[in-house]
Amino acid sequence: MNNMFCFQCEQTAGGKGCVKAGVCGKTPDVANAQDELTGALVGLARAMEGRGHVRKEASQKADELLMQGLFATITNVNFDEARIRELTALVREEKEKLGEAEDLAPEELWSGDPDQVSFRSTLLLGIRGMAAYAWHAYVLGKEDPEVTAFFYKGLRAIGGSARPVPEWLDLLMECGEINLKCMALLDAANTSAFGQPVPVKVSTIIEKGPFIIVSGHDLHDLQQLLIQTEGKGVNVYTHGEMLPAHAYPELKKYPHLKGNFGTAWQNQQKELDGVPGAVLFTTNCLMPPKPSYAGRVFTTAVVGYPGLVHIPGKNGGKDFSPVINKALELGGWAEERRLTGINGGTVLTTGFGHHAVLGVADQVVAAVKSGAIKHFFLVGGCDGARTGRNYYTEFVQKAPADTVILTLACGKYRFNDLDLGEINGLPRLMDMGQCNDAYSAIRVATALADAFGCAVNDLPLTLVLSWYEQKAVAILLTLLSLGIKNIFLGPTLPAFISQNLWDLLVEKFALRQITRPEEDLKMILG
Ligand code: SF4
Ligand code: SF3
Repeated sequence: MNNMFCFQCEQTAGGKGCVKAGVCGKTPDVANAQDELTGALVGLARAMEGRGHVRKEASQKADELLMQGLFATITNVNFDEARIRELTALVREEKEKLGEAEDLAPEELWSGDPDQVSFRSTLLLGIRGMAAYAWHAYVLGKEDPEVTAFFYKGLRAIGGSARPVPEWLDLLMECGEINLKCMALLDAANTSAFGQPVPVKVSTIIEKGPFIIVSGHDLHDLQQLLIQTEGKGVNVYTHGEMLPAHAYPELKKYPHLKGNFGTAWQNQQKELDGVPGAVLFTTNCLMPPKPSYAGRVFTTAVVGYPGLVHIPGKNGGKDFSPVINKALELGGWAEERRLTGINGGTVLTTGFGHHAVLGVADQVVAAVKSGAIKHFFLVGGCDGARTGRNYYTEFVQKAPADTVILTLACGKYRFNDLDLGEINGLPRLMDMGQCNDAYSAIRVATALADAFGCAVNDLPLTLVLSWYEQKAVAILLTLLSLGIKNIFLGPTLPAFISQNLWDLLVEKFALRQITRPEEDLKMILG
């Protein structure tokens, strides 16, 4: 007898599915509440059918609930059953205002023909990932009706009857195309609010005195916290996916935004233990906090964990004083702490977004033409706990000196403290930003293809990706929808991809699983 079912992330139990409890710490009660929420979101999407939901005034509340509801079910976001149930009640209330529609019964989500389940799940997980990006853009005042409309369309397809494989494939490709628009929207939202990222060196040293560590992806929350901590004697450090914030002029200008704390999410239980600072999670990846430090951890937006203090509010009006007061009360370390990255380095560089890289496009093109740069690798994606993930560190260390490594998302903590040197004045390691900055990588690849008069697939460029949660699913669908081939994916293959779907992806896109760094490098560089 199973208590729950979830197979949405890379660390799923036995590589098949969490059925007793989540490896992530999600309880069966939370997992089942999330399934019910998803079923209610399908109900809301059904109720909206034919009601012209692109008309903002008719649907704003429903749109918000859809984004929040999908976002709240992403791995390591919300472990709070009461909050999930509240959200479900709000979704149902909104649905009733729109008319009659049945929710999807939760047991229908994961049952049936294995290929149908696989396609349905891949679409659902892709739109969950995309919802996070749409939400970050939304709090900065940006919306794209096409993106919003696809949440409804996708959810109706998830709740619909079985369909032939080509139709599913079209839907997945459409999800990928729409996610590209969504990442472009978020890029526009971030750069118009905070300026174009400028490459910057970020320290891993924690200064003495009170401090706050901010984790997650939401730059708007970070900005509000920086404003509210101004002149209070509290320093602010980024953590995890927040690191690229240092590159944005409108965030960097705060002198108390000091540096970066720690490495990727899976190390937080070790790294946060005994730290005399307050911690704020604005999105994933939150792990169940150990009792030794739970009293210093705060959540906001859709993040939640029972017993942690939650900072409510949407945009504009959040009051972070509980976090600030906690930092002041804890007082920080008496002397500066010299923390390091996982390879012992103390400097992390970031800020190589499309604007910065395309600003030196001539230099890049010349280096390729002269043979100084032989190949580009995009080594990026999520980090995670699996030991096989040191593949990515080794891959980067073993990549020849005439190759450039582009990176993004939290998987970079495996190697972002390494000094890989330069080629003709260009750094060999360039961090393009958060996972959603895959948009920058796509912009750069497209521009290089234009400069060389070839297709992206003909560039000396290989994508070596690591996945963990559902935003990676959305990004993979985007890359495939652009026709990008020969992507290396690891560390393991998703449990929700059936053998038939995998075979199809291999046949159409030559998608492959990573093997060993030496072998893969040999195969790529021939
Ligand atoms: Fe398991 Fe991952 Fe689902 Fe958590 S999110 S329950 S670890 S599959
Ligand atoms: Fe990392 Fe959790 Fe995916 Fe935005 S934050 S990439 S794993």
